[in-house]
Amino acid sequence: MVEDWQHFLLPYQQAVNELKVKLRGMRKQFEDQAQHSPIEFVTGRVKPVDSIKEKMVRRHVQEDRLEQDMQDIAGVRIMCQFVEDIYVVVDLLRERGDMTILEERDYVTNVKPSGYRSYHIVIEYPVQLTTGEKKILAEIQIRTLAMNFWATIEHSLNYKYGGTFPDDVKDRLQRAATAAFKLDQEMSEIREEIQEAQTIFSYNRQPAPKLTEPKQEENDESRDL
Ligand code: 0O2
Ligand code: 0O2
Repeated sequence: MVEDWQHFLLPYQQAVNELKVKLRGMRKQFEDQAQHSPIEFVTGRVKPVDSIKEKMVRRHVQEDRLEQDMQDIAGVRIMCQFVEDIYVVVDLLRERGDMTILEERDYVTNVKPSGYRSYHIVIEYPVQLTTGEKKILAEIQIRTLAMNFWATIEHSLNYKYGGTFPDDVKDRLQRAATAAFKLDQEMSEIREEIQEAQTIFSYNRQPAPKLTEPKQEENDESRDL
């Protein structure tokens, strides 16, 4: 029995915080090298206790199996500009030595019946606690901005309709999912031009380099030397 949820969730919170820092750091490194970053932004959350309990009932997860059987108590989401970036991020994650990938679910190619697209990776991640190392499961969802827009709207509508959409809403959501994916495909078609424009734009936004030498004044004696 989980008696103290706050205590139970502490390593999960630490994992989410660490993963957010590390993944945001990857973006910074691409920026530093003036390269297109496959990561646009990163969010994360620990699943609220009520949602954990609801999912335990829905998925028949026993409390003593929670750590092994619920993979998304720690959840991190990576948003990308282009569909191609998703697979670049997946490759980058496969290369990392600080996490072990246990499962991959490609809902980008294998779209869910709802219209949901995203790439899910379940990792085992070691958290350093004062009591020693603890390996926990975490889920990383990787999706484009368009996929995220759709999923966020659909998720909130799901709350409103309690999981059962009226037929007209379901149809509209499916059409919206198709439109979102069409947008992704259109953007991919002009990806190189967009990236070129973004590189020029970010270069032009660089602050002017600071002068290291103080400017010599008109009456500076040194000019006579
Ligand atoms: P709700 O109402 O359930 O959506 P920061 O200060 O920027 O480091 P912050 O503010 O702690 O980060 O949170 P962040 O990283 O912006 O993300 C918080 C929200 O993103 C969550 O809201 C979730 O909606 C969503 N989210 C992010 N990552 C995941 C994920 O992997 N899985 C799921 N299901 N949702 C995610 P809340 O707080 O849960 O509220
Ligand atoms: P949250 O925190 O509310 O987002 P299951 O959880 O039973 O659906 P499974 O096999 O555990 O399925 O994992 P799956 O399907 O790989 O991923 C589940 C998570 O993906 C969900 O978490 C959502 O975040 C997201 N997801 C999956 N399908 C959809 C969908 O149709 N619409 C939206 N908006 N999101 C989806 P949870 O458990 O719902 O939790």
